Formats: sequence, structure tokens, C-alpha cells
Amino acid sequence: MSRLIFMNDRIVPEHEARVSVFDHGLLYGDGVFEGLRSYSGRVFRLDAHLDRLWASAKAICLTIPLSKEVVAQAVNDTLAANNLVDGYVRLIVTRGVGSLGLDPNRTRDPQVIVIADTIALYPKEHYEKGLRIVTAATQRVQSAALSPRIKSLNYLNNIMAKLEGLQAGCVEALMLNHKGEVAECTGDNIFVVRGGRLLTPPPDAGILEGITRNAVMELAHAAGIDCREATLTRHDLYTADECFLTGTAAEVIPVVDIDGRLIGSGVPGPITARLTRDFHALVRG
Ligand code: PXG
Repeated sequence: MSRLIFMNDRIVPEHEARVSVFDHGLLYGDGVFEGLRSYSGRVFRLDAHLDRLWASAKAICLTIPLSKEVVAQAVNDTLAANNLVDGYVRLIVTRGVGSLGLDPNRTRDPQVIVIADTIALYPKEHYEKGLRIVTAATQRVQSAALSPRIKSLNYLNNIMAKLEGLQAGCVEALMLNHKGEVAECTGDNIFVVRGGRLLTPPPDAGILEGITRNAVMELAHAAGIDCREATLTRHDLYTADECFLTGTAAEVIPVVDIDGRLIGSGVPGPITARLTRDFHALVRG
């Protein structure tokens, strides 16, 4: 089905939504993006996504040519134009057209694009039985090389790890940082439960600070579940009572097997179930 796409200042049919081959977003992956979701016609944490987009853009010295208010309106308008009530939104800002050289100063007209589509979820079975994941040999890129907190159009680091997961028959893969500590998965943050306490790696482990991650941490606090950021090793995961991943697309999804080690008794645990319920209530609330 043909979609309607927001491009800079108006909504156009998909076949008219075109980007130049000289756009540095294509040539160098020079740009930033967000993946958002709407539930019952309301975009979940739109402001947080816009703040993160603006922070990513600032970090790469990219000035977004529209205000947050205008982009927020564009997100809602694009969903409405496509008659989407429960939808997935991809918000992209490219560096714009430039010469065949890296120099971002020799580019113009950053492209602001909003795509709204239906959301492709993991099969229901994954949520009921839990995921099996493996550790990728591809490490998360070091912050000193490129901050993982920037949600850039450069996702090859994650894609290399995703390939490893897929080759092992898994839909997600665990990524460690350069120190061998647990960072996150290719498009999801990770949590474990140990002794009734919820643990997740801190931002300086080299992760994207997920908006779903933050929501789940808030829900844990509200439910009286002790939740803290902690440096985690694979040993901490293998010996955890429960494990789950969070992300805009996946929401909250249990993990029951990591590198062939069953997590807990190999079935999704009670704290994961509680936070999943609370998350569903929050997004629909
Ligand atoms: N870590 C990484 C590396 C991500 O890219 C998350 C964690 C989760 O963050 P949020 O804010 O969504 O809770 C992400 C974001 C997709 C897709 O289309 C999803 C992400 C990235 C790229 C594509 O499913 N997840």
C-alpha cells in the first residue's frame, strides 16, 4: 500500500518522497533518526524522542531546520494522513545534499522526513516463551570513537552484530563494550533480575539511553521494585533469575536463553511479567 510521507514542509505520496544521491545521509550515513510508536492515536513519549533527536543532531553539529513543535505536528499529521492509530514512525534528518567529500560544511538543505507505517512485531510466541539470544563477537563501538548515545544513520555496528545473531538463529544479539561488559542488544536495551533487584547497564557502558528503558525504570520504582544501573558481565546474565529486553519496537520481551545458558528456569519470570503488564497499561493509559 502506498504511504503518505512528510518531507520538510509538506506531505507527499510515497513515489514523490525522494532524496538526492548526493545527500550525505546516503553517502556517509551522516544524519540522525528516531523510531517512535503511537498507541490508540497517541505517540508514546513524543517529547522525549524529539529531545533525543535534537541531542543527537547537536552532537554531530547538524541544525534541524524545523522547530520541535513543527516536527511534533508533522509526526501526528503523518500518522493521521495514513489513517494509523497504532503505528510506527520513523523520523529522519539527513545532512542534506553536498559534494563528494566528507565536509559537512559543504552541504545544504538537511532533509526532515517522517514515515508512518504499521508496526511489524515479533511473533506472539516470542513474548510468551521468551527469546534465545547469543553474544555477538562485534563489540559496541567505543564512546571515544563514536558515542552510542547518538542515534545516527550509521547503524553498521549494530547490523554486524544483528547478522551474527541471525546466523545463529536468533532475532537479537547481545553486544559487549570494549571492556567486555554488557552494553545492550542491537536495537534493544537489556535488564536482568537478580535477587529481586532489577539491574541494567549505565549509559557509560556504551548504550543508547532507550526511552522504553527509562519508562520501565520508572515503572519499577512505582511498583516498589529496586532498580539500579550497574556494570554487568556475561556471568551476571547467565546467573540471573530473569532477563528481558526493552525497545520501541519490541516493548518488553523476555529472554530465556543466552549463549546456551537457560536464564532462571528457562521461562519468563514474574517481575518481567509484571513490568510487561505495567508497560502495556502505561502506553494505553
Ligand atoms: N538500543 C539501540 C542501539 C537502539 O537502536 C534501543 C536501544 C531502544 O531504544 P528505545 O528508545 O526505542 O526504547 C534502540 C532503538 C526498529 C529499530 O526499526 C529500533 C531501534 C533502532 C533502530 C531500528 O525496530 N531501537
